[in-house]
Amino acid sequence: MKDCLFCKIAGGEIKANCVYENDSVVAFRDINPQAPTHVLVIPRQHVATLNDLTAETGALVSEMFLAAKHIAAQDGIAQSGYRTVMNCNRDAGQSVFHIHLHVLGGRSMDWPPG
Ligand code: DGP
Repeated sequence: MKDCLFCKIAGGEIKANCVYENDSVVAFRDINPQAPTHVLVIPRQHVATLNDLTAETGALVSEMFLAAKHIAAQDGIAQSGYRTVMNCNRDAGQSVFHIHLHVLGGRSMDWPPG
């Protein structure tokens, strides 16, 4: 999508600290990290919110989680633990409308989240 920040990152038009990519997804470090590891995994294909997933695009979510698993191993947090979060719309605090999986780790975290 023309005016989407994460489409521009996926396309290389805007630079990001990329840690993993394949044909389906791109993963890069969050610009405002909330933990020692804070990576965003996005699909190359534009999907605005979780509400917009369809039977056709649903497999992208599986790709995103497989990438999260790979990144956790790469950053050495697979065994200590990590959290994956996808915010959807206003109440969850979604600020970029191209689905992204937050991968957070490297410190212990509270539950429930704020
Ligand atoms: P959310 O609130 O769930 O929509 O998360 C959006 C995240 O995107 C937020 O943690 C900050 C991050 N972010 C926003 N703009 C950029 C950017 O230009 N580069 C990178 N690397 N991260 C960004």
